[in-house]
Amino acid sequence: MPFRKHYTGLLDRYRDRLPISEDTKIIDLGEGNTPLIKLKNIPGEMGVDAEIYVKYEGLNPTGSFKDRGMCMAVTKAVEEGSKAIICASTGNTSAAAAAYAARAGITAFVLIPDGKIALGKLAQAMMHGAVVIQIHGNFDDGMQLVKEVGEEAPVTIVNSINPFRLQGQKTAAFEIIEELGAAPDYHCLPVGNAGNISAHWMGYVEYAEDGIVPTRPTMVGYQAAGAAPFMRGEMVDEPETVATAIRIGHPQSWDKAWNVQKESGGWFDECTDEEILAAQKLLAEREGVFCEPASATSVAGALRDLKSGKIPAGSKIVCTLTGHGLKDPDTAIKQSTRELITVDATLEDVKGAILNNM
Ligand code: AN7
Repeated sequence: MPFRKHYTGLLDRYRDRLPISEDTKIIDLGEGNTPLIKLKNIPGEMGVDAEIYVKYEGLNPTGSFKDRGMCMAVTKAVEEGSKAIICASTGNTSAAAAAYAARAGITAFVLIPDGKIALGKLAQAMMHGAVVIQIHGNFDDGMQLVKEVGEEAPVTIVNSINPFRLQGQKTAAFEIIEELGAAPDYHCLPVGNAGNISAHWMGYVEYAEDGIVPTRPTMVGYQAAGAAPFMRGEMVDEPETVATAIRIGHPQSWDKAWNVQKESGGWFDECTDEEILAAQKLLAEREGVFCEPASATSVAGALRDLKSGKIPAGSKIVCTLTGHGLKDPDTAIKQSTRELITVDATLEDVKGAILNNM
């Protein structure tokens, strides 16, 4: 049996489609190549007729899709001689920046909203040795500050306003097309800064323009109701949602994402926190897939649009699950309805607990 070649990450895999040369020293952690999992139980139980796949981006090295863009951005920062990177973050970008900076041997500065990032993400940034600056403000305040600091200090900004980020992230669309043998009919994503939906579209357009596949999907972006500037048609100053990853009111890729909507014939919609958490739980309980709340927004929205017929029956749909459920253990435990059973360490008690719960 021939062994599979050592996988060396998406920059190596998609070298020809990314802004790197033969001489570029790649900073990788084996990111990308994430599972595309077909939902087996939920469609039938929810009474929707569709082929739904989830792209489980939580299985990237730091547990979110941000690794796709961060390996690219840090590779280029190092190539250009940068010794430090900086980002504002709702959590996942800071985790990815911290890890790739550690890998590259440079410094990561991360600005996070005080008390509003999930515990796992904070643990990652700290553990990888980033300089963590908590601000009394939200993501949008942090983003503004990072832009200002970037003008004055010798640091490379690695938020998605760094064009290399979207280049890396477009590879998710390549992987999906290669696995399905075609573009899906619909691609649903959670939207915060709207970088990811823009990056996916770039990838789909690239493969279609190169004649690799004939079609492109309709792109659908779902926001949390308390942080839904694309639904309001204007920026939101006090965004609020349980899905802290997408607690963003001033999306940086505003124009890009409206273009995606127009060019793909798609739309934006919003999901309540209750709908988001219900979808997160449904995926965990019925499919064995644990994603963080923000990620579940894509599935919450897709199921609703399938039920209403806005997404037609029989469609092939990909939902991006942007981050791993372990990122936010607090929210998971809080909404878990399973009781913890505590008994004495005896055969009798353990048997009793099993028989009572068969
Ligand atoms: C799990 O980490 O903005 O629409 O600073 O972590 O491309 O912003 C995170 C965003 C969706 C939204 N799902 O993606 C950050 C940050 C998860 C996320 C999004 C984020 P974009």
